[in-house]
Amino acid sequence: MRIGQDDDSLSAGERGPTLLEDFHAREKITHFDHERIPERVVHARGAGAYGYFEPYDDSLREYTCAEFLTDPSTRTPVFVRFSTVAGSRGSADTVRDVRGFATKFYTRQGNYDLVGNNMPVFFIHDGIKFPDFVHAVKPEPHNEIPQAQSAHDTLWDFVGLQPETLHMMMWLMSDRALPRSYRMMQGFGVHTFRLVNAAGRGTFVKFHWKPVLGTHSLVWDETQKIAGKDPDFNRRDLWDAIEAGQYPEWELGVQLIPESDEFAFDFDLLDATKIVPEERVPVRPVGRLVLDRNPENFFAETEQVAFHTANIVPGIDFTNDPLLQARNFSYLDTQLIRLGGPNFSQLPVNRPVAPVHHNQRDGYHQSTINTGKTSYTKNALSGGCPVADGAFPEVFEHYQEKVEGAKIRRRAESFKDYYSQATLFWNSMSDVEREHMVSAFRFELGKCVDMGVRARVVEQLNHVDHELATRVAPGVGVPAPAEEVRPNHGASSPALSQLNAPTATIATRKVAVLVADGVDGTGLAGVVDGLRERGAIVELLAPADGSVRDSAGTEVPVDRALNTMASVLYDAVLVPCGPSSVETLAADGYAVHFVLEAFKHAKAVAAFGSGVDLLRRIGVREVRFAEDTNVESDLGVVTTTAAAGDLTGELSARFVEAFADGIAAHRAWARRTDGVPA
Ligand code: HDD
Repeated sequence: MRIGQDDDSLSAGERGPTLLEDFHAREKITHFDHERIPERVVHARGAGAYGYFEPYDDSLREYTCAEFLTDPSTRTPVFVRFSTVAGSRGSADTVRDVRGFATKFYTRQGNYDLVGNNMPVFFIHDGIKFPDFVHAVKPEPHNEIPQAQSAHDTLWDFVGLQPETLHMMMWLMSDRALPRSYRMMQGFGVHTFRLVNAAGRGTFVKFHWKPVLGTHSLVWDETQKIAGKDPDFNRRDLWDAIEAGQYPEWELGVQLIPESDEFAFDFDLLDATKIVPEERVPVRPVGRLVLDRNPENFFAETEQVAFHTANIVPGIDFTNDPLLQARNFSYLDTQLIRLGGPNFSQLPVNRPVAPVHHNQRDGYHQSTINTGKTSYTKNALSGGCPVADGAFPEVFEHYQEKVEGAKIRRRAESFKDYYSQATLFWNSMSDVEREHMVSAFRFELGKCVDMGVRARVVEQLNHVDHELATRVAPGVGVPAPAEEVRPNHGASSPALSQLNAPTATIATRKVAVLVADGVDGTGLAGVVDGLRERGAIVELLAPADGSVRDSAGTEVPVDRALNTMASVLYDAVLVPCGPSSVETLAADGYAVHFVLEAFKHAKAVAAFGSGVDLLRRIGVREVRFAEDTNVESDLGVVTTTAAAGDLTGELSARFVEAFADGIAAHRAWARRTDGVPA
């Protein structure tokens, strides 16, 4: 019914006690009291979006009868949720962590969930260890510290005693754990799954998502600052890109392995702590995923979406991977507590587009009004409905794998090489990626209070690579291992290094332009337009919001006040010409810090005319600056002396080109900035 107002409760007199009769106030407050549901036990923090998947062609038909993978005329709707693993719902986005990449395909044959991560391996190879691992990585139980951090005693205690974690720990200590954007990270199905064709023949498969914008990471110092400046950094980035029509896109790739090759590898295909190197089995591109719609309501959609590894469709099946087998139990189980009953698949975000006919009835939150007299099979009263045998042509058939064996609680020997692929990962990194990893190990172990924990991990690292262990040890105050215990096999997989797949695009990259009154409006406009034409997002930042007057007296609108933003929220920075503008900026601590910090984080920095003086004055060192109007580009710093009014036409185009190259390179890793204050 309608009510006049709900500002005041019903009371006995204007100043009297609230009456129990006020059913309206009670109902309002009661509903509020029950608004929270348990957060996910892992992956509590996330962001989601809708989109679609379409296969390029029908070439997978030889391997699978899954229509969404083989019919190029089918656009399958999807919902994707990205997440961090360890932190609570309200934790920061940019912590060092694995990122979840879970995709729900609403296919005509039923919902298929590919519940993957941005790293292709996992910490453990048997799901029975999952509660132990999660207890170790989550905040410690006595004081619930630290939030969303792996840098603490219990995780590293677990690692030191559980060497199967080592390969994944290498990934976690790498730049992969610090994605610049959900839109710029890879995804992996992790397990070996099985494709099954119409004739019932199986083929092992590994799923890969490759981002069209390339795979890029933040640097550690930056991630920590973003966690304070904008804890929603990755969530906001996804939302904004979709709102701006710059739809994130990935390519789906598969590694196909014939069943006859099951034992052709020096690791077990059922072991989720191992990759199949791309050089050994190439990734074959099969389709594309586009995210083009933000949810309307975070809770209803992103929070209530329920992924489940056992949501599969005809043409896809499991393997005996013991991690996957446990997941197939856990995901349904967890939704029962999290979403409060067995009918969560009726929630709009979970509801399949495929028609549902079954005899499941009743339960909490039942919202389907099932009709008819029978809810059992077999029946004659309703003509056998709803589940008459043989009524549907495309039924799911379990893959007929032959199994035999004694009941036994023991892991196969083929799972027990814990180190070779951790070494492979280390060998495959570039120098700068290795440097980042050594720093990461030093930071994480350096946060451990127990020296025994530190020593045990260093001991384990010595099994991965002697040089790695000897570089980490002195930073964390434990003796470096004297001897190599396991010779490095020397093999590498170039596909593992992010730096081996450069991208040319600057689409959606954020460029900050620092301006104040007196800025050279002509030069500025040329560069801003040039960057925007290439798809970059350019924002003008000034000491105060509103607008500035350029050197010709024209008003130039400002996008943000400097003090509300920070360099860590941008990919690059430009300081335009304008003597008085530059004077104002040089006297503004935010502006000076902004430029120096961007320089420290190896971002593309550009300046023209008197803007170059600002770089010199604030201590940007060891790069070559332009001596004349020719565009100089050195270590990601792009300069020209072109003064007010001179940066036009061809010169402006060359300047933009060089700046865009620097932005596309993501970071100038050759730049040494250790001496720049953090
Ligand atoms: Fe898990 C959530 C990915 C192993 C138990 N997992 C969850 C999510 C992702 C993954 C992306 C978030 C889904 C969402 O956005 O709602 N999990 C993985 C991957 C694994 C993995 C790639 C290894 C290859 N997980 C794993 C194991 C278990 C679980 C071994 C338990 C035995 N995972 C869960 C869970 C969660 C979950 C407790 C928490 C919330 C949920 O499922 O819906 O059931």
